Amino acid sequence: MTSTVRESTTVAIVGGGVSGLTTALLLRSHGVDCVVLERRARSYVEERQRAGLVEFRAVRMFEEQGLGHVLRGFPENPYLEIRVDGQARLLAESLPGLGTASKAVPQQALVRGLIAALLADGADLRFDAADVALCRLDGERPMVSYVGLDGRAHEIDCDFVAGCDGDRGISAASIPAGAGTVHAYDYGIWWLTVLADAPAPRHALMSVGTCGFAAQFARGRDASRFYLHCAAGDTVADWPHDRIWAELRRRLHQPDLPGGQITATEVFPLRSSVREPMSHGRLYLLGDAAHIIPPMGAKGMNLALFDAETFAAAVGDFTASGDESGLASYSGTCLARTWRYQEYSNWLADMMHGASGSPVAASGSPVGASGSAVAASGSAASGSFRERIMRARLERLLSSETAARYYAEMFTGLG
Ligand code: RFL
Repeated sequence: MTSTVRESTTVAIVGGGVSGLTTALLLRSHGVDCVVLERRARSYVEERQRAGLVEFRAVRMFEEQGLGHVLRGFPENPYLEIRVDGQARLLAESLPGLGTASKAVPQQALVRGLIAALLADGADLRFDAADVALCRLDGERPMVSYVGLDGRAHEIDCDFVAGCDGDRGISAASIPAGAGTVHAYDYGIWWLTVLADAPAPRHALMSVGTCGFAAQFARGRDASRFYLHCAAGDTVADWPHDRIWAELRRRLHQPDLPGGQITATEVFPLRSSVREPMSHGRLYLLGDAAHIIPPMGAKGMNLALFDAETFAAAVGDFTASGDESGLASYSGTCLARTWRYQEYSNWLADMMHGASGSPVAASGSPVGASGSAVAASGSAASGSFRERIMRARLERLLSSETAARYYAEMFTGLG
């Protein structure tokens, strides 16, 4: 029988996605040693396509930390086109005087860049780490165990655990029931998402109107991610490729929309969840492990980047001078921001779907509640009344400098 490998580090990072890798890079720039444990293979993590936008605040963070090269070469994202019943309207996605703007960066390209930067810096990244388990989270020195590719068991003593392993990871699951609260919300809206080798749109694009909501975003120059509002409970089988292209051309009011090979499709409900607090003992949760937000406002990856920056600075202060204030305020700081961006995504989702006449209640429904996701006649804002209200909200956004400023402030991540 092979013996267990015993090791020690300052921060054991569970999960090698955007939050875990960024945390590792920032910790190293603060002079803090860490180990990243990722259960998937490197090639899998580097190919996983999801988000595609790094907000201005995060672009600035990478630059300020001397890591601007990770985002170099990716295009800026200055406008959102909102197509209202087929008529193009442009909304600025930046604030006057910012200089640089948000960038269109496919998530897997960012992940590849982060991995390359970490390996060039001599970081300790361990892929294919199986059976990760967290122990002694309440103690002075927690321990993280896993089984390596060679079949050997490892036990790593550490000062802190960074739980960066997404909403189905082991970190959040290791917190005892009753030690926190999870606030969950189901929008009552389902989306079909399609990844295709189809030319990127000139601007990020959302289309609203009586045909229904659809959106198209760049994922590199020659690929697009499309979103289509679909019926609750639809499956991928309900959406053969011919139907997808026909529906996209109709909803985007673009009969000549170039098609291309569809590389992935998925149907999912829009949902949010926020775990309070975002820490337990010496375990700190980051990114999707702590909060889920619908893709509508492009904030999931960006909240993860904010958590990484806040956590790394807190650990940096602690290891440099014993200052624990950053660690003590980590959860509160990140939650305050998370709720602001949950509100923003909620506002945007309500407006875009409502203006399309979608049969969705004004306030969605808490998970577990039944029936309230579909607007019933006579409710406070439903049917054609609600559609007109949401149209008015959208028109105000497109014609008022003040309203557009709120949007730009949130879009850039400065709100
Ligand atoms: P990730 O990226 O899911 O990474 C978690 C990592 O943890 C690993 N893991 C484990 N490792 C070790 N042991 C375990 N027991 C483990 N369990 C899991 C996983 O393999 C993985 O590598 O979480 P992170 O780092 O917090 O980053 C969050 C973002 O990935 C997420 O918020 C975004 O992708 C959300 N999202 C979007 N965000 C945006 O900002 N803009 C978008 O346009 C956008 N579009 C999307 C999205 C998410 C989507 N998904 C998830 C369906 C579009 C889609 C389709």
